[in-house]
Amino acid sequence: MNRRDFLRQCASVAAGGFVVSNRTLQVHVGAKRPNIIFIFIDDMGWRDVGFMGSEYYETPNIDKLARQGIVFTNAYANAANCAPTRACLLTGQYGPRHGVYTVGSSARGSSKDRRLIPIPNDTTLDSHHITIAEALRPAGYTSASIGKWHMGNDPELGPIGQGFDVNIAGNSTGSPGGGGYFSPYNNKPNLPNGPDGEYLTDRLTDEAIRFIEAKKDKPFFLYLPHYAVHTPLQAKADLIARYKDKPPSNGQDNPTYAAMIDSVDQSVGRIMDKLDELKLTDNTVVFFFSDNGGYAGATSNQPLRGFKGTFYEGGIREPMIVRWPGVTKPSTTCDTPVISTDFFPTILGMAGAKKAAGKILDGESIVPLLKGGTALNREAIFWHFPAYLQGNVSGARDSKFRTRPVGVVRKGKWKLLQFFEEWMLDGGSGAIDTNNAVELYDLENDIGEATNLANANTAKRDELLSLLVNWQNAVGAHVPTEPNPDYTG
Ligand SMILES: [Ca+2]
Repeated sequence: MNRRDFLRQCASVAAGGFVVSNRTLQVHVGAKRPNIIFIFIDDMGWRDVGFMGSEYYETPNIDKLARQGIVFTNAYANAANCAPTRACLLTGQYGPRHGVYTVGSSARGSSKDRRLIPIPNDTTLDSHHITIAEALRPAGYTSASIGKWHMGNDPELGPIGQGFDVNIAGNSTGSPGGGGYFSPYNNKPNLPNGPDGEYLTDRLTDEAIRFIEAKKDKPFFLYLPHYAVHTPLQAKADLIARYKDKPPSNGQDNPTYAAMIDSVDQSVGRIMDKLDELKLTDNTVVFFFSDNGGYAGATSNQPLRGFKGTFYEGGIREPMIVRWPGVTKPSTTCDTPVISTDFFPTILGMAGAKKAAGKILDGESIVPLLKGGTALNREAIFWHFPAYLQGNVSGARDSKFRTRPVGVVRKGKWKLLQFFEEWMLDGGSGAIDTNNAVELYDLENDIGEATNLANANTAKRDELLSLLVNWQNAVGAHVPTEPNPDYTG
């Protein structure tokens, strides 16, 4: 079924029509459909919250949510920067299926330093893709996107065009807009300015609470992608003051960034309080997640290697909580690797909604893990980044790029990175012992990815490389092959 037919059937169901021919679109009358709240932080690193071990940032409300739910310790974003993770999350599909690989151009950095011509990037999510909001609509859900969108503008490519009923503050931009975090935001037309000096994280929280109050009697999906804690680093003065004299801990030492996180924590607290007040807590699933690793100019991801923009763990591993009252056991953790493409099938399963016929989902529902299980069916998870990201950050492979074009696979405790420059130009598999095209890490014993085992464990290397190449072929992933004539070596 194409998107137009899907939407026509949705409209039919919404209007009271009864779809006899397609059981997948029947509304589950009588089923207790939970509300879904997806709290999505921007650029928050794996250890940027108390429950993940930070001793500098103070996140009592998020820590409380963690104690009430299940914490995933090996949760991954689909990408190391903003837009692609969002596209993967909302479509349930890996990058090669929608072409949103990075932010802006795939050819960032100096051309003379790039050995390959990268694959062009789509900066918007094409409207034919079916998003979570579109898939939830036939099950009776009202959906709101409140915050950063970063995949195009309404009416076609923003949240409204992609199936949400409400869009506040969402457009093609990846940061708050001309005014930064304080009103006037100049983020029109999606976010009318508030009183001068109003703080954006507080405002988005106000809007989220208004939506919850308005929709409390019917199932809702609240997608709350905060602009925080992305740059510009701007926070409320009284909160900055609280961290000014606090001693640094494990490389975390920025009072303004800490204050931005504090405002996010207060947001979580206010929303949880509102759920309690409206007696919605027991029938509301709450997710907490981030879109990529911590930013090098703001925080430290120790003991992970790298930062936002790298495909080492510091760039892609995320703090993650799921609280599903009556299902998730409080104060538990799950070490099974999960990835943001998993949210689509997970949320549809929770809602009793079904995917449209023909819709490919690359993720797997994590409901079995939420129920206490420890394994999923899949063999591995994958990343594909056929692009260049400029920048010099600690932990990156070289000083000119946070990452060069790379493919990545994780299976069990093992992770392999395939660097396309060396793979394509330096002999590929025929020279694999010497061309430095792949790196292999044992994350259980080397979470900091300090020891490349590619030549020490060639059997595991070859096994993961085969998995990765087979996956690239299966999804039709475009791998850069063309040498860049500007390259000067
Ligand atoms: Ca981000």
